[in-house]
Amino acid sequence: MADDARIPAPERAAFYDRIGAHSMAPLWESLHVLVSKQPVTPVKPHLWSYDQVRPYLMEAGGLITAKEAERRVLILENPGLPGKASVTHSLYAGLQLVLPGEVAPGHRHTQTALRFILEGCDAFTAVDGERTLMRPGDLVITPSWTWHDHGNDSDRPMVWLDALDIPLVGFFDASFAEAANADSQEVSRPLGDSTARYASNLLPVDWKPATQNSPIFNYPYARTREALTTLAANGDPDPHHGYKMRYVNPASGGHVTPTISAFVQLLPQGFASAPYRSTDGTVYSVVEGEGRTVVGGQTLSWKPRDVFVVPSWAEHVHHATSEAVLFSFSDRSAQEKLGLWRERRAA
Ligand code: 1HN
Repeated sequence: MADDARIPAPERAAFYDRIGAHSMAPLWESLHVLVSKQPVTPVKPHLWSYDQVRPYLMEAGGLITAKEAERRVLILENPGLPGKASVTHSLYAGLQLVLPGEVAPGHRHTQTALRFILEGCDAFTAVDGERTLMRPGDLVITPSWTWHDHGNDSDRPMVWLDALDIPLVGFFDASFAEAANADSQEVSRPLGDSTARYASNLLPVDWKPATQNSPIFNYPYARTREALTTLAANGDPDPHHGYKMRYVNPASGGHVTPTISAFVQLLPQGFASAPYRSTDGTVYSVVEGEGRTVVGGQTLSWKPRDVFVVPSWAEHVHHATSEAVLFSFSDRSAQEKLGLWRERRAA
C-alpha cells in the first residue's frame, strides 16, 4: 500500500533519527518531492477586484500618512502563501496610495520595482535625480539600488500596482536598504530627459549600459496603446496571446529589468485564447475591457483595474467579452537567465 511505503521501517527510522542529530537527512525519502516531474506550486489562482480593494486602500489613507508609513501599500498576498508577502513564489505585489500633497520619502534597496499606474494623474516618481509624471497605464521602473521617492502634486489620489522581486532577493539573502537624507531628492535633470536620451530610438553615442536594467523609466500608455491599436488593425492575433508585446530594454533587447519582465496584450472583442502555460507565474492588471480567465478549474472574471494571478505551469485561457488590454509581469526575465523558462502551447 502506498501509505505504508511512505512510513520507513523501524531500523531506517532509527537511522534517520541518528543522522538527523548530525544535520543530515536521507535523500531517498524526499527525492521525488524535491525534483518533481513538473512544477508543483503552492500559488493559487486569485483575483482582487478593484471595487472591493479600493475602499480599504482609501481607509488606509485615513489611518496613516505616506510619510509615516514610508510606503502606504496594501500587500496583495497570494492565498496559497499566507503571511509571506508574496503574490507568486518569487514576486511581491501591492497597491500603493499617495494622496494629494503627500510624499513617499526617498530610499534605495537592492530589490527591483515596477509600478503600473491604475488611478490618478500626474503624481511623480523620482529615480536618481529625475522625475517622471505618471498616468494610468504607464509602466515605471525603479531598478535595484536606485534612489527613489514619490510625490503627488495633483489634486486627486494616485494609486498604482507595485511589483517587486522581494521574495527572490530574500531567497538569495541579498537585501540591502538605505534611507535618503531628504524626503524628496534634488532634481538634477528636467522632466523628459531620459525619454529624449533613451526612449526615442536613439542612444547617446558613447553611452554604455552599466546594468541590465532598461535606461527608460517610464513607458507611457499612450504609446503602448498606439502600437497595440496598429497591430490589431494590421494582422491576425496570435491564437494563445492575442496581440502581445514585451516591454523592452532598448540597450540589450532584453527584459526591462534582470529579474522582472513586463508585457501587454490586446484581446479583440470575442477572442478566446488557446490553452497556454509557462513556468513564470504571472500577475495581470486589467487596463481596458472585460472578460474572464479560466485557470486551474477556476474562472476569474475581470474588469478594469482588477489584478489576478496565474500560477506557474497552470494551463489557462482568456476570453474577452469586449476588446481588452491586459498588462502583466512575471519573473520570466530571471528564469530565462537561469535557463529555466519553458512554455507549452496547446491547440
Ligand atoms: C518600495 O520601495 C516601494 O518605492 C513600494 O514605492 C513598495 C515594498 C517593499 C519594499 C520597498 C516604493 C515596497 C517598497
